[in-house]
Amino acid sequence: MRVLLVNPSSAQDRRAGPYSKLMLPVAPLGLAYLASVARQGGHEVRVEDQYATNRISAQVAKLAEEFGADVVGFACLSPSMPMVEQTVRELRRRLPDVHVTLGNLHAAYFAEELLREWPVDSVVAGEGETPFVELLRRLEARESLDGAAGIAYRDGDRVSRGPDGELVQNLDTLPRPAWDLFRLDDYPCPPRFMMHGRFVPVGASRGCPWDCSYCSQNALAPGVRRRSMDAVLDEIEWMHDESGVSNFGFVDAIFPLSKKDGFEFARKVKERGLQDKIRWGTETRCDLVTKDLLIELKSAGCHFLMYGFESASKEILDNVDKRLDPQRAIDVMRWSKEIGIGSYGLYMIGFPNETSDQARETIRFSRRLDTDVASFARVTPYPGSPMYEQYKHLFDGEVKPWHWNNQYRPETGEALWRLPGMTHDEITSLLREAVVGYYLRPRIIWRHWRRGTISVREMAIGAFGLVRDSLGQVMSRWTSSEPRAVASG
Ligand code: B12
Ligand code: SF4
Repeated sequence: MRVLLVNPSSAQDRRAGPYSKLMLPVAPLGLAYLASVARQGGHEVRVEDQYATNRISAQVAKLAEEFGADVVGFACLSPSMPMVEQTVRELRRRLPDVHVTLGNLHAAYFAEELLREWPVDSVVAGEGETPFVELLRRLEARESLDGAAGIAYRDGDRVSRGPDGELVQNLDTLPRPAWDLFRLDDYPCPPRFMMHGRFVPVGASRGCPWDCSYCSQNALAPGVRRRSMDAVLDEIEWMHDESGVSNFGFVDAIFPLSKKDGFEFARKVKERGLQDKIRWGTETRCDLVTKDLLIELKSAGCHFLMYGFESASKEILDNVDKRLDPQRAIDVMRWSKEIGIGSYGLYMIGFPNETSDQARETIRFSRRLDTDVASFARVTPYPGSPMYEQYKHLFDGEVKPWHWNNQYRPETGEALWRLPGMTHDEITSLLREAVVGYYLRPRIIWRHWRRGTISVREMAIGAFGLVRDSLGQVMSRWTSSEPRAVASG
């Protein structure tokens, strides 16, 4: 069968506003795995990453028609749902009989609602590989989807759901991601990762042992499964040798998951002599790293570490089950600087009942930690997270939970939910204050200039974005009112 897999985007300007040009696409590893197992099952596969191609929904539907797709599958993260809906409807107009399936977190969470409200045929509700291959097999054999594990489908007027899907217990048995179906030149390393050249994601594990309330990491599959370090390094070496890729980013919840794993990985990189051929970055918790581990990782080609510091307030961190002491961040950043390993700090603003004073404390804390890159996110109760469960009653009928609205750059007058505490505008203003204040510091500009980690062009785009964003804020204070909040706690 002919299978088209789509990674849907949202409109470029709504994705990141004035910073859009800095938000380069990251290749979708999940679709690369699905494409690979589908090919193993004997199917012909194409992948369309709208982030990379910038095709609009009508063009994607046309592509499916030209390809003669029998099945079109969409990867559904919450913010891309408006684009998925548009494309599904276009697709239905052109190819009324094509089988449309949805996967990934948002689809899994709202499988029943989506099957009832949208013209889609099935939802793969959980980890994809095993159920997707079974879905394709049954469709090809014209068998019913009744009882298929991990699959929900529309059966006339009712929605039917099979038992939970099987997880791939031994991740080493998965085939390599089908990167040959992607144009790797479309994926230059985003400036925030401070490396130059093409950039490919790698997964060494699935799942996270923690359960922070704002995070939907664990919604698809329970527990933590790890690949062997040898399998991970075989993949990295293969991508380097076959495709000339040198930059890799781990997309695990946390990598390495322990000090022992970190030392083992670093030792094996060096045994293979890969440390001078590859550069890689990863996300971790600051309570998992020690100075000796950082030294070891750096000597194995680790170029940057992303730390989820989130907040300067221990009280807030406790409230969201982060189980982290902000004081630890100070030590970790001192070591990172001494060792010369790149650092990327992740912060969040707008936690339930957070005050603007607490948010400003986080902003000051970010400048004190002074990571090379810092990002400030609006706290968003994504479906699949414990926080969503806690606050979903704040949605009313105007905001369809399965048709996620854009909480980042909502249109004026657009309905949106809000968490108890600060208003949407207050949070927006604090986020701007955080970003502008962080990046317009001479020391950060000088650091990146001197090291050449971010090019002059990227700096110019960033600075232009900051100025546009700040002006936009001033203008919007004069001209518009806040998007409508439908409820608050
Ligand atoms: C890498 C990553 C990114 C990358 C690339 C995303 C991508 N398309 O792959 C970038 C940086 C672009 C990104 C952006 C965002 N991300 Co992100 N991201 C991740 C991360 C760290 C890894 C994803 C990954 O590669 N996993 C490994 C692969 C193998 O698994 P997978 O993608 O889940 O795919 C499997 C299944 O979901 C399923 N599947 C997936 N697609 C499909 C399609 C079909 C048809 C089928 C049948 C099955 C199927 O099968 C796959 C194989 O098992 C996850 C957290 C995590 N560790 O999982 C967060 C995560 C997915 N991101 C998240 C969020 C919030 C975002 C952003 C909103 C961040 C922001 N503030 O802008 C944006 C949204 C982007 C969008 N498309 O709308 C949330 C999702 C919340 C939600 N309810 O949607 C997660 C879970 C993080 C979290 N801790 O909560 N992200
Ligand atoms: S925020 Fe990080 S540590 Fe917490 S559950 Fe999510 S991935 Fe795990």
